[in-house]
Amino acid sequence: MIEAIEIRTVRLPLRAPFQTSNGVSTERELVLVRIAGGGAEGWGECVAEREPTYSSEHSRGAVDVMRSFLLPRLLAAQVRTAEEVAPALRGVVGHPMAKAALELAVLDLVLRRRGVPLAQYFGATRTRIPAGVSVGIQPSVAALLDVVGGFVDEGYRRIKLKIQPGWDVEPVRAVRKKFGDDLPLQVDANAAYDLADAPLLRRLDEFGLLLIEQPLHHDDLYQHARLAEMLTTPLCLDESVVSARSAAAAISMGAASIINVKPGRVGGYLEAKRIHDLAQAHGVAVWCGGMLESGLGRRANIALAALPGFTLPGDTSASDRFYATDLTAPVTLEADGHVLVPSEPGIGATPDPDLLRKFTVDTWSYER
Ligand code: SMG
Ligand code: MG
Repeated sequence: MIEAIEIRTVRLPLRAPFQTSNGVSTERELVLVRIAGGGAEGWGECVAEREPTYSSEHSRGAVDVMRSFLLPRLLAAQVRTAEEVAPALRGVVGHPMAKAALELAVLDLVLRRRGVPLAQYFGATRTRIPAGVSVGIQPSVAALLDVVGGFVDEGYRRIKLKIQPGWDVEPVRAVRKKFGDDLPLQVDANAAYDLADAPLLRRLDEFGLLLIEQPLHHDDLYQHARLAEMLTTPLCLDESVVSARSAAAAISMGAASIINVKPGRVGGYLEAKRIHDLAQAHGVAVWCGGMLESGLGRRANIALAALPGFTLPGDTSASDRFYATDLTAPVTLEADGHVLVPSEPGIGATPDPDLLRKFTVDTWSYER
């Protein structure tokens, strides 16, 4: 089925620097995969970042692991469906973001050939979803209030503030004071705290947050369970949930009452759907995370987030939240803060060839 493969590294400039507890970035380096076969093509997006700061994967490493270890297995297995991709790659430990990109490219190819939209394939029930937005750490509280005000005016239905030690209680208090108690608000620490910070994190309880996301280290499942007992704010895991197995462990341990589902982090959209199903069966809410995706991954995330268990708004913002120019036709925000679930076959968009050329910094290709 696979006749040609192209792996491209692209660099998209960000409209404004994006700062988290992991550091600050001014451009997004992404790896795109194009698989061609049977007169059609499919696209996948690898969400690993240029540096391994969010997780252990990084874009250059992802390209290498695809070329050296994943693609040879994919070709040898002669996969014909997306369901066959993860089993074919199981022998390689880790590298979920690289694996997810290959699975998405195969899935997009298969669905385009069948004329089926990704959302329909997942069993999604909605045609539009409410969008949240993630707000980076700002140079001052005044700047933060400005940025949040802009997103509220645009119509975003939920605001997430990035926090870190020294930038937590005060910014949250200021946002609550200015925008009121009704603004759906949550925070994300990207693993910046320790269990010893519990008294500090407990001070966030008075602000009625929807959730605290990943306060502790990614392998601190047990400590998250202890922390959850000390807080009234619901605890949500991101980095710690790397598979349906770890999601099950987190749920049964009481380490999370909410899960941020990111397909790249868990090895693909099929595993992401399994986490959705598992969480739904246990009454655990899920929402769709974001990794500053281009219009490809962004659309795929929106399709996934249209499943019924995604009961909280995700980081499924419009293209212009990060990019002045997206690689595909932009994902746009409706006036009431919703984004439309793509209804075209597969992911529902392809990169513009001229823009792709403009932003590509490295290409590798294979032909059978
Ligand atoms: O795509 O809207 C987006 C970004 C959302 O904050 C976001 N993602 O930990 O949830 C998260 C971060 C990870 C990316 S920055 C390292
Ligand atoms: Mg997060």
